Amino acid sequence: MPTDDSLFVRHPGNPILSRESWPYPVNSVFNAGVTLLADGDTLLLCRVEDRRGLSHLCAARSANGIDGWRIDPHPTLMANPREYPEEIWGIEDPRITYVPELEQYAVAYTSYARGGPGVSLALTKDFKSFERYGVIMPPEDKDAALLPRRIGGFWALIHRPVTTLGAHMWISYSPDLQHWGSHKVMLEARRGGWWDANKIGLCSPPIETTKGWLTIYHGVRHTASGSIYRLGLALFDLDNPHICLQRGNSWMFSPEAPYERGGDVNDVVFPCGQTIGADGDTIHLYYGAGDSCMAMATGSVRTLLSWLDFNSSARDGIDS
Ligand code: BMA
Repeated sequence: MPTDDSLFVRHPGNPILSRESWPYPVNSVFNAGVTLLADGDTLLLCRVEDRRGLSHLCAARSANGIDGWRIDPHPTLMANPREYPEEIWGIEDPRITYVPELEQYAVAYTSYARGGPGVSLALTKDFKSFERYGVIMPPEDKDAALLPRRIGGFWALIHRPVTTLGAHMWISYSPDLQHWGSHKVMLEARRGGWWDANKIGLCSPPIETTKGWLTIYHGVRHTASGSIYRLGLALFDLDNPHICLQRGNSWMFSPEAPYERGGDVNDVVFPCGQTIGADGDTIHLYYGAGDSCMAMATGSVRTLLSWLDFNSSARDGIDS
């Protein structure tokens, strides 16, 4: 039976990207969206915080996904507050989904302004030019990713609005990526002493498996010395993705390495994307560590699925 200690193995070269790697002066590099490009390169669309404290997105490409990064010499996607006032305090935490029907990548990212964080969407073919859709979920909302195909004829977006109910994961549907409805709660933050008691949110876009959408989410626990961001696992029905089939009880990855325990924000592991190896099983999970740098850890789809079989309880895990 796989233990939670062995689910993901940190790369010995971590952190793989940090501000020292950057071609222009920045404060930090973290929470990158990830995709495998057609030429086999791994692309990380990094959240880069400048020395004003505002974030933009910048692409780094590598043949092996570990080193030899070729970083765009200038920001790849900057906030454009003149046309998109919701971006006045920057753009953050992209999640990338390749959408075969559109032959484009959908980038869902946080746009930050006086009203709080909201979800914005852009489409791109090449990570050079972007077609912006603007805000698709108003504040307060973040941690969004598009599913790669329509569900029952509609596009599906996972996101994390904060409502009087709490900070839970929701799913919403759209015929055109612009108008969204049929909102449903997908997964709730637990309560009390649980590791994911205070808020939860989607990490990387879900992985489609024969058993369901395998989904890594972050759970936040408030403590006397700040928040701890850990990772949990859940499985959702392929055709009805608001239905949770399994939810892990314990977290399966937690800040332990020095670059995770200490940074601009301590005790944070925050993946926004992964690649799957040619074997269809190996996961390379890319995560922001301590809101300061990028790290990578390797796991296996099969092992995560069997861990859920042994470590989940009630369907949605809400027993509190
Ligand atoms: C979340 C987001 C992330 C960040 C995390 C820890 O709310 O803002 O970008 O990594 O907090 O600070």
